[in-house]
Amino acid sequence: MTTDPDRLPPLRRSDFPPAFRWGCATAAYQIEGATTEDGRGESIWDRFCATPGRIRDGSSGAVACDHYHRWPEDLDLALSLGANAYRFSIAWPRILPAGRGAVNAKGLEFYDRLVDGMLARGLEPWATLYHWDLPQALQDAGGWAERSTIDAFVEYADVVTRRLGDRLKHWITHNEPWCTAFLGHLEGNHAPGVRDLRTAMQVCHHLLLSHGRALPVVRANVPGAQAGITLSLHPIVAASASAADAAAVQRHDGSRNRWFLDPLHGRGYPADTLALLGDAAPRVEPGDMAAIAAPTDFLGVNYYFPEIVADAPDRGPIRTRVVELPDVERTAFGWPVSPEGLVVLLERIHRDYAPPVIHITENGSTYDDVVGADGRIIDVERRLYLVRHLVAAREALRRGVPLGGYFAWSLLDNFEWAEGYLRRFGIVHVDYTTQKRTPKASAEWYAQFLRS
Ligand code: IFM
Repeated sequence: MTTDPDRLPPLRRSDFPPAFRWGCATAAYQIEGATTEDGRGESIWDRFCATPGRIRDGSSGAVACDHYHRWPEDLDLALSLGANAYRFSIAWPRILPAGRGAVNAKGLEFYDRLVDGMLARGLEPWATLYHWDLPQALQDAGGWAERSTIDAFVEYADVVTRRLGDRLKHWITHNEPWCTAFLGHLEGNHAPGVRDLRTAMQVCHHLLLSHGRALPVVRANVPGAQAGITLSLHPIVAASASAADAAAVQRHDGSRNRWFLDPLHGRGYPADTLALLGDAAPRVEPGDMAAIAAPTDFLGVNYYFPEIVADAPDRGPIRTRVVELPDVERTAFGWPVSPEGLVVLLERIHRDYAPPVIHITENGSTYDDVVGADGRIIDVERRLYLVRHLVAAREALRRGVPLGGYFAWSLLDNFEWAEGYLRRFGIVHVDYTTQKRTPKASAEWYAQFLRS
């Protein structure tokens, strides 16, 4: 596939089905700011950011893109691209500042306005209930490691879907439970910063169970609901042709992909991974696996890169290590660029699990943008990344994958978790001093494509 901008493959919106969803994705903590306004409670990310050394540039989401106040302008930007849908997340601590119990009316009113703003612009709202900002009060009681947090999540889902379900039909329970469990509770570089495998596995089980337990509540409250979950999935590639690396691929795939896909599709946890985990396997109670396998209307897939893995006998129970092979094209984050990987991944999900519809709920890249003397940001690499992944999405459709939508990550540059503001994923540039938004060349291309 070409990397020469002048030889981009021809691509038209009409290459995709008429009902295809086109949009951008965002998340509350990454863009909203206003973390102490209108009764919002503290989240684990507020606490994590306040802990020295956790965030690379020492920043936080306290102001971020000030979307809490600037949302009309941001929705106008989404509309100006020609999008027909918009994915956002709801901040649990705005709705239930203490995690459960008292509901904060102002929090609900904010999302009322936001959703009405989308509808007024013809943008179909897609809400994620949990994009990582757990109320700190729940963390103080044990967080996702505690089974009671599942009940709190179901209560929260109930409050929000009762209020917005008359207008908002597309609901995603969780965004990337792998990240919450493993980055937050094993590697410790995301909130709440725990480092313990057994805890991470229990958290993972509780996240999946909370998804399954929330689904019937969402369906009861939302007439015509379309509900699903979003996973971060990766094609897993062997670092070499050795038998040891081939076996490593299977083990890594078990913990990275099948650990989520199997139970969500009624197969329970993969036996090979369970055996490797031994004592670190989660405690599962009767009925849990059936609840996790509650039917969904779609699977959300966040695709960024394939993982290249090697056998690593000394590395934990899974005994694999992600390697950085030379001569692999990478983004500024160091993530491999592989549009082909998207085709491989989507075909595999369709073949092995056959969800009714797959939506790409995130896909995007970070590069070191330069603001030109004329104020423009000609982000050639991000634009190419976008085009090449859309070509891949079209190819997946051609091969029979029931792909229903594509949401670029992200509408705006934003707070990139442990990286702070050092990584820019937006197709719209944000000047964090003035809060001025400037569509980059990638946004101009996306708009041109969506209007083609
Ligand atoms: O910014 C994140 C997002 O919150 C979840 N998916 C991956 C993105 C890029 O790291």
